[in-house]
This record gives sequence, structure tokens and C-alpha cells, in this order.
Amino acid sequence: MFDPRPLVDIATAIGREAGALVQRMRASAVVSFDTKSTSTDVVTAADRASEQLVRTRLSELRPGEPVLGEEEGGTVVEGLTWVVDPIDGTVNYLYGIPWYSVSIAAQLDGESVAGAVVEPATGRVWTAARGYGAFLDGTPLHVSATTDLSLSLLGYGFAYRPERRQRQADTWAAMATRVRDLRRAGAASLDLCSVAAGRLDAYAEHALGRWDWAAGG
Ligand code: LIP
Repeated sequence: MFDPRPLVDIATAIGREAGALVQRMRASAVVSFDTKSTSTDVVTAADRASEQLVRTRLSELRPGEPVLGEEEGGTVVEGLTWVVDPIDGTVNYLYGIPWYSVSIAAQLDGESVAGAVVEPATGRVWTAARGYGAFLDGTPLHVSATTDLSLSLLGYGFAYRPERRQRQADTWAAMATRVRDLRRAGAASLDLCSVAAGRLDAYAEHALGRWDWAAGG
């Protein structure tokens, strides 16, 4: 029977290395960045350096296995694909808000089977393996028992493109009177981990990148 746990160990080890790199770069005086789809969709030098490190280490530890990364692209193929967000929560990272991650997942035929979400700012590591549960620093996680939408704490997010943001804001407004409350923390991978830990009752965001949700989901 396929055991995904060794893939978690690899994702964790490489995620920690990349996390240490982005934290070192964060400590530098200036965080250099470019923009992508809009003037607010930033990519820092640390995003790029992190993805290059992850790709290099995966080629060493898992030679020949394809990688899909936010900054250098790639595709999900049949069989095993590594899905990488080198810094999820890039705007938080740019502003010095300590809620960002290095997110690495292994997907089998497009379905996540193993993942690690590393928090560089705190050193915390969220892990999961299909069939073996989810953990924060080795402690088992459990989702909340909330079943009533009106008593649910809902995590939410917004895309970068204005037209999509408006539709998301309309949904956010419509949900505001139907749930306990809303939270927008800015890193989907960690927000999904919060659901696993019962710190959010649910998370919703339209049109997330696969790299945003692959490990946290
Ligand atoms: C971010 C997501 C967040 C979403 C942001 C952005 P990035 O990913 O984690 O949930 O609301 O728009 O997509 O760009 O920091 O990797």
C-alpha cells in the first residue's frame, strides 16, 4: 500500500531550508520586489530564491519528478507532482506581517497526498499525509465541531485583479450577516491549516492558485 509519509518528511526538510532562506532575506534592510498580474501582485527576490532552492533540493532528493511552482510554472501530470508556493502570503512578507509560509505538497494524479506548510517567522511546521492525519509540530489536529453556518468563523481571501476582487467583496458582504464573523489573514495555506486546527470553521476563496491550497488543503 502507498505510504505518503516519506514525502511529508521530504517536504518538511526542504520547506525548513527554504524557510530559513526567506527569513534571512527578510532580515535584510530592503525587500526587493517586482510585480506580476497587477501593481499589487508582488514577487520578491525571496520568492524566486526560495523556489529555486526547493526545485534544486527536489531534483537531488526526488530526481525526475515534476514540479509546479508559482514563480517558474510547470504542470500537474499523471503520477507524482510536487506543488510549491515559495512564499505564500507574499504581501504579508513584504510588510513584515508574520503570517506567511513556504508551502510544499506532493500530488498523485492531481490529488494532494502529502504536504508541509512551514512558517519561517515562527519555525512552526504544519504537516499532513493522506490517511494519516494532520499535525502542527507533531501534535494531531482536529477541525472544529461547528455545523451551524451562523455560528461559523469564516476565513476568506481576495485575488489581485480588481474585477475579481469586486465579486469576492460582494460575496464577503453577503456572508457578513450569515456567519459568526469573517477573517482575512492573507495566506491561504496557513488559513487552511487554521481550519485543520479548528481555529477557523471554514475557509473560502475563489480562484486560488493550486500552489496556494495544495499543502494546506
Ligand atoms: C496569496 C494567497 C491569499 C490570497 C492572495 C494571494 P500569494 O498567495 O495565499 O489567500 O488571498 O491574493 O493569492 O500571492 O501570497 O502566494
